[in-house]
Amino acid sequence: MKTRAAVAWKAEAPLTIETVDLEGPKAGEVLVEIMATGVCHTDAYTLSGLDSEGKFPAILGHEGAGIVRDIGAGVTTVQPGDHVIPLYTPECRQCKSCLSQRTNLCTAIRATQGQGLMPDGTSRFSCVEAGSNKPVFHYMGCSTFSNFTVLPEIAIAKVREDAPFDKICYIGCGVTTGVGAVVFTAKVWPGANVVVFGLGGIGLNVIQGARMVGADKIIGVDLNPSKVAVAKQFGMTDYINPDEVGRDKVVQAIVDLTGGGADFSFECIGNIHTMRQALECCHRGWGTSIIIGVAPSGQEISTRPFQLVTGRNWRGTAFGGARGRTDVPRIVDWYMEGKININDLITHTMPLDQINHAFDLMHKGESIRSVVIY
Ligand code: NAD
Ligand code: AHE
Ligand code: ZN
Repeated sequence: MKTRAAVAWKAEAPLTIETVDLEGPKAGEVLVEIMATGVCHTDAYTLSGLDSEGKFPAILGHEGAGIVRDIGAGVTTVQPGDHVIPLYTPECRQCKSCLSQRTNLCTAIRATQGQGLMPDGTSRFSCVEAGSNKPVFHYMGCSTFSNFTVLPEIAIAKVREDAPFDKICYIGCGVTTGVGAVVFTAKVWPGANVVVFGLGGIGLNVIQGARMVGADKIIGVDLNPSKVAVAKQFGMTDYINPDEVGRDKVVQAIVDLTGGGADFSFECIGNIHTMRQALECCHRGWGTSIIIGVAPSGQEISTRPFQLVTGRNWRGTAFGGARGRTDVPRIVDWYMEGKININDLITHTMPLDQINHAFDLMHKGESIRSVVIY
């Protein structure tokens, strides 16, 4: 079949809208019509050329929602007509990691996914513009910047049918990552002091997760003061602008505000310098810093080992620690029950042919989340 898609031909080049060939689902695979997709900073990161797994040409996008249109042989858990959210972190429920119940990082298809391929080692996408027999690569196993895409059955979460696609697509990454980091990874306790570095599409979801579990102080750190109003609306109690307090004084400002340091900090920027600050602002003896931001390939974090010797913990999280097929339908319920707010974080919507504008808005700091509606 043919599908319309935004193709990333090479790093740093704008996406172009193409008619792409899409092979139907093979055994264990599902054809999904994507109805809406968010644009996450990770898409921009890969497009920038700094992702060691970035492959071109590719169809980016990993924050979608849609409807199952066809299923391959042996698929039993979904059927045509089901509403689904693609999962870049699948849940096979059979690999060592899934069975451990200690992590959400299913390993069943991770190797081929990182190569931009389906589990059988091939791509379902091709495009004459790419040259004959040249594949167009999948991205994070999802490729939601295509109106139709093919996904492994273990990489889709079936969700309720009354939930609006143009909002719940955001649960495919940003909402689950931010709220999940608080609830599943950090397990923030009521009364905890929380610091959030980066008040973007992820950090604001950390803030609403922290408020949901009853955190006390929720301190936001961002260079862009235009994020303050929405951050306060979502639960931020205090704001630190590094350019006002001094970039080298952010840690001290947090220690002062919290009477000794944060119980939890979350780095939602992808900057190795703020990752260090996020660790060092944690309380001696128990404070835990969670890295969410994705730093450019080749960069490394550092701190004095003394920071860890004296009881600070450095951790990370992918997809908020959520087990996709189990937890994503629950998070959709939280949204539908009014426990989390998604609507006010979606600042822009647009058709697919304006998708480059979504990247511009993100880079200029003018959007929280842009959503493409097919
Ligand atoms: P975003 O662009 O919406 O937000 C980033 C925010 O950081 C902006 O508000 C910006 O003003 C602020 N910022 C930038 N540099 C800063 C600095 N030096 N000090 C203070 N603030 C600064 O991005 P997003 O979509 O929220 O994504 C944030 C990060 O999370 C990205 O690195 C993304 O790749 C990553 N991410 C990780 C996961 C995961 O599973 N671990 C999931 C989604 C996104
Ligand atoms: N390919 C990148 C890794 C990027 C990364 O860490 N991705 C996160 C999700 S970001 C979503 O917006 C993730 O899930 N990581 C776990 C995994 O298995 O990829 C690189 O730097 O090589
Ligand atoms: Zn993302």
